[in-house]
Amino acid sequence: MNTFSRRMLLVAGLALASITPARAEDILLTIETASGQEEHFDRERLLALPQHELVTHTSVTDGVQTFTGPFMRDLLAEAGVTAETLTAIALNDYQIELPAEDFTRYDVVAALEMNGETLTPRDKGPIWIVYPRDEFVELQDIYYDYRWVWQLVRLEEQ
Ligand SMILES: Nc1nc2c(c(=O)[nH]1)N[C@H]1C(S)=C(S)[C@@H](COP(=O)(O)O)O[C@H]1N2
Ligand SMILES: [Mo]
Repeated sequence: MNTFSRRMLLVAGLALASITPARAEDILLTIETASGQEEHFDRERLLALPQHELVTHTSVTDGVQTFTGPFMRDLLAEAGVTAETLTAIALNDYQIELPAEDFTRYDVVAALEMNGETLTPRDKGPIWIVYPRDEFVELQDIYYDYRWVWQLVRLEEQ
């Protein structure tokens, strides 16, 4: 390859990089709206939303944990979601329906970090839906534990 074509390839590559909002491998979460449109969230877009701390016990860890991430309702608003029901899909193909009402009634966090450490797919990441379990006795129930989706990668508006 001559210098000219090498330079053109570089220019094309840079142009592509600047118009692509997020590289596929950087996308942590995809939200499909009722119209079939997909909103993609990389870590940067998730961190651009107001971040909140939620300190709570969980049903699968010992002691109290500090979770950090955006509120689910802010995340859904950012994606333009208005439906009453969502399907949450995890890396391990776990799938469950979530009532959007949960997120207006409670400060549910789409946790990106636990105790200051980034959640990785190896450890409940990239996103773990965390309910304020310690604050509301009705949330201390297996019925809600099902909704603590870990390894969340996709939400679909129903
Ligand atoms: N990604 C994912 N999230 C999940 C599950 C799962 O299998 N995969 N199980 C759910 C269920 S049934 C419960 S009770 C809680 C705790 O599940 P665990 O004890 O298997 O961690 O997480 C929920 N979130
Ligand atoms: Mo469960």
